[in-house]
Amino acid sequence: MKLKKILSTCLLAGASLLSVHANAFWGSDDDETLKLGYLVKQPEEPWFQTEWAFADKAAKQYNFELIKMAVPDGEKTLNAIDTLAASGAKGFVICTPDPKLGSAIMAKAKSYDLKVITVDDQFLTAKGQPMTEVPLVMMAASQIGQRQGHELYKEMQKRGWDVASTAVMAITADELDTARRRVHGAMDALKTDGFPAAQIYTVPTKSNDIPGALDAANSLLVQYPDIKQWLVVGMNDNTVLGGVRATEGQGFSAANVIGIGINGVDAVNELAKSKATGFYGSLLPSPDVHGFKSTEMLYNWVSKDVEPEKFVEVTDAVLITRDNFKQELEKKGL
Ligand code: FCA
Repeated sequence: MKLKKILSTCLLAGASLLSVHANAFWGSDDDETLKLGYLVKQPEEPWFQTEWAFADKAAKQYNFELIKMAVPDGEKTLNAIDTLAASGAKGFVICTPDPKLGSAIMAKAKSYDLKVITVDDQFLTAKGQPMTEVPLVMMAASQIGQRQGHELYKEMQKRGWDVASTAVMAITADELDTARRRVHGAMDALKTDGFPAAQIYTVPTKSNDIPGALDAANSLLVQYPDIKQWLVVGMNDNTVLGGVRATEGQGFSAANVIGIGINGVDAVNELAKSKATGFYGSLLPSPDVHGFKSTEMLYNWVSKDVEPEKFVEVTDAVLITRDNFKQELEKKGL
């Protein structure tokens, strides 16, 4: 008799433990806490970690649970939406690994009645048309690219380089609209400032990370062995870092390379190095605003039925270099 009692107590305890776990994962009707997701394509980039940190700030302020997920490819993205829905989430912010997943992401989200806000990279239809009906928070891409070009030109002039022996290495990623607009903005600005168009060389990168950009840059450098100074353009810090690393492999140094990235937060380790490199600086936009604002918009939509703006463009950017990066990051609370 005693044994039977012990066994049934154990079974009951086990069952309730199981249900506690099940509730924690799947959510339950009496679980009142609102859940929202924040899905990013490249969680290894400090840019996205910063967005997450500020999305967490919004979650704390408005008292909801933020579920952060890495979605490096299409399969993981669609699976993540299933998991979010199963956990009882009501919507998510996403930086998609591929803009062309837009229609598939929206179809799945709609099937679960989840609200969606995009951040950084705009969704495209399968035919490549921008899905302007899905709310988007992003940086002013052409504008920041133009600033990159102007700053490169200014620094080149400051150093008194001979333009005849100088070239621009522009690492492109034209299939990503924001990247295309940034890089082309930079090239346009350089031309406007007077840099010879014939000395601006482009090379596409296969992946938007340092190894991809390094390969692309290497293939470009071998074609122009006579160039003595390089200006490096790319859509973000990692792309420019890959370009700069390639120039180092060919014997260039801080004295004859100027690279200016975009993102800022991804350049901190480089700018903190004890010795200057060809990576001169970075344009720091507002990952804090992107993370907080997109999450706050989703919260207001889900919980107060406040329709979000369809397009929020974040425009400020500050040039950070070895001299000022600590102060500038601090000013933004980064
Ligand atoms: C794109 C880039 C990121 C970041 C973001 C704002 O998603 O891949 O590095 O620049 O835009």
